Amino acid sequence: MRYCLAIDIGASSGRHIVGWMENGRMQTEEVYRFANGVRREKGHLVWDVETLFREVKEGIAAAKARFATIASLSIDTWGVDYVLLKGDREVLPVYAYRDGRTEAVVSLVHRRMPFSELYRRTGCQFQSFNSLYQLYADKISGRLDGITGLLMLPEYLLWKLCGAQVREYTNATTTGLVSTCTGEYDNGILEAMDFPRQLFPKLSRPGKVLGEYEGIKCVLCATHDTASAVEGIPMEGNQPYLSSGTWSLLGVKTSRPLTGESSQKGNWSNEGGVGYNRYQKNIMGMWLVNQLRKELCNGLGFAEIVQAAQQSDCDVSVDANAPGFLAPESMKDAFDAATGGALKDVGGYFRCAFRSLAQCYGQALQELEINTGRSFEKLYVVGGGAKNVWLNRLTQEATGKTVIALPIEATALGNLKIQMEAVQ
Ligand code: LFR
Repeated sequence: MRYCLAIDIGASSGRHIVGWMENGRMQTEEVYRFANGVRREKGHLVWDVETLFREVKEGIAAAKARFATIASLSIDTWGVDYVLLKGDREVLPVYAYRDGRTEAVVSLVHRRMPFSELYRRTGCQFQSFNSLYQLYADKISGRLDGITGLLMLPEYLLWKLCGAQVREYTNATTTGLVSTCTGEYDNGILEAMDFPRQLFPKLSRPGKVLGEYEGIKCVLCATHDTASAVEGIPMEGNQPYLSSGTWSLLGVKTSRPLTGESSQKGNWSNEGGVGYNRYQKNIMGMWLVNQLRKELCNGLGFAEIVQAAQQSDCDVSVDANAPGFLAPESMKDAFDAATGGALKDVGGYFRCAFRSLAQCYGQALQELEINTGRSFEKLYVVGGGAKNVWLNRLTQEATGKTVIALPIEATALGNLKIQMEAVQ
């Protein structure tokens, strides 16, 4: 039996999942799980990469203890965040994408190149946290001075394991710097921003074998978690997907990027997939619910939260994608501000969050059909959020599509699939 190890790290937790093929079907077993989250340091939100790397190694040890030989491993994480290097030394801190440091530079970036032109070139959605804006903030603070390398988070962790430095395509498409025409970094944007060209080498495609760690082959998967998730969905035909985790990503595979006016207006993103384009939209996702939970009822389990939401009779909803929800000091205050204080009980906040998310999904699906000129029958829902039966029902009502909820670790499955194809 050939065992492969997927290390899938999300903004709130990471997991190590071993996979193997048996009778033509992929089998999996979770061998390790750890908590992740941002840390506040000197007024900024940062990732603790030292702990992340330690957890990566702990989980590999756990996999080796459970399965005698692991043939290969790969790592995926969220997109946009990166580690700057001076020689072989990382420059700390590693900023987290919800940190507000980029807000002040958005207009400066757009003065160098208007967003409509950035979108025409890259097809990448506008998010103030895109690497483009983060890098510009680094540039004007002098943080790029003397920098010799830049690795996205999964590339950084793989480098620490096996010593190879590569830049992977799917993750690079989240930076806002990759050309839809060439599939490589866009020289025009790099020049307009005056970013050091040597930090942006040629990109590698998923499936490349990078090196070894303790006898295990280190492989490049689709290192952007959402790209691995889309690759991991067992889908019949090409239907829309909803990858429901800290973020909800709703979209569909297309053969080409769609960068017309309605795509730009709706903030649809074209990101790299494994042989296709991911045309998708970021929706605030379980972040809303998780933050409310921390603030209102840390002790409550997920089932109790859903029950409280179902029992509330408060039918107020908000625009779940309003910028005020991205990184508020208090999520409760953000909901109070958005509803004019209409939410009276704990269940009401959660009800509002779930109903608002479902409405956003409904709206996004309508736009998806208009922008692609297609009509869809189904919506495949994967990720932690797919376990929420009530939300799935609300989603079905709001979208008018048959919801196929697959409460599976699609991201790990996609990560494993690419390894299995790469290391035969
Ligand atoms: C989901 C995700 C989204 C990306 C966001 C920030 O985990 O990767 O696709 O927009 O995180 O990187």
